[in-house]
Amino acid sequence: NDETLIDLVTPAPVSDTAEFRQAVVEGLSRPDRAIPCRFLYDAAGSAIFDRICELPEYYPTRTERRILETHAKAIAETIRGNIRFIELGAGSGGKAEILLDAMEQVRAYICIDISPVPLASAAAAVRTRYPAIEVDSVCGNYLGELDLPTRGNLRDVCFFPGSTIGNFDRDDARAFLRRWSQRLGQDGLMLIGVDLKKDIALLEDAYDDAQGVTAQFSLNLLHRANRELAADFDTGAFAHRARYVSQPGHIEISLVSRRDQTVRLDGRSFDFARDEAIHVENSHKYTIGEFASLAKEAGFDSVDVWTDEDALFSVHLLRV
Ligand code: AVJ
Repeated sequence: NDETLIDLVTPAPVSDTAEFRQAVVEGLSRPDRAIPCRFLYDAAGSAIFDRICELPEYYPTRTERRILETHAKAIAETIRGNIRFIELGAGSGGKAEILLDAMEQVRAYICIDISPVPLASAAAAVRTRYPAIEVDSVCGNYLGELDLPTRGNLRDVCFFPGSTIGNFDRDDARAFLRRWSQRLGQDGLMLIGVDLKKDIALLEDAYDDAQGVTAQFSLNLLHRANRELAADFDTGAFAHRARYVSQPGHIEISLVSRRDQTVRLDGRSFDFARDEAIHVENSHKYTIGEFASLAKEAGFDSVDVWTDEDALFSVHLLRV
């Protein structure tokens, strides 16, 4: 349902401490402890994520960029008609520009993001680089209710890069796609980056790199709880764990207690047994066929799909 959707991935405004407090207290009070992954992206977490994208083990970012660069012309030719380009999430690190450079048929561009600052700079960057394109921005949650400006007679192309959809489980991914297939309407298109199933060791290394940057990214949740909520997590007493779960096919990331310990937060205490885990993130992986059928169930037909020569990552073009 929509509530879970909104809960899962939406980057929280950096200042939303009350919400973070409630999520942590609730998440640690359940028998299967978990903190929603959107809280990973405070200012510190977003900076660590940028470093993840540069890691030798973390192939998705650079592979998706290479796919877009290699096939930008083909993608542009596949998409006919005058276009309104809708980017979900600000600042795809230049990926939208790769497409906008190749697509002469883009008349309007809309960026949607929940954080006003990155949203404004993404819109400004497009405005400067493409003076002929009408630029708009929508500050809101692209996972929830949203009012888009009317599109006139342009064809909507929604761009959702980065395999961000991987944070959803299969049901929520389908619900998200269904919502957008309804929103885009007749002939609308969705260009979406989806990480592929592959060798398990490659996958697990991508989420547990040698330099420990991904471990820092997960552990930042506990640092954040100490900073913002005055919790007393001994962050050295938790270990980052990333493991591949083959059904349905996802990396599951947890913080595992290295010993028996008690954490205090908000006048409460939470006991951890050694090896007890706090789940922090899932990253779902698909075969090309699996993703195409999920999209089909959500009201999209598969138009085309592009991948790299090692079949690490895929970019799907879907039509309503
Ligand atoms: C931003 C959700 C696409 O799942 O690969 C990377 C997040 N977490 N390393 C992913 C992430 C740890 C990333 N997504």
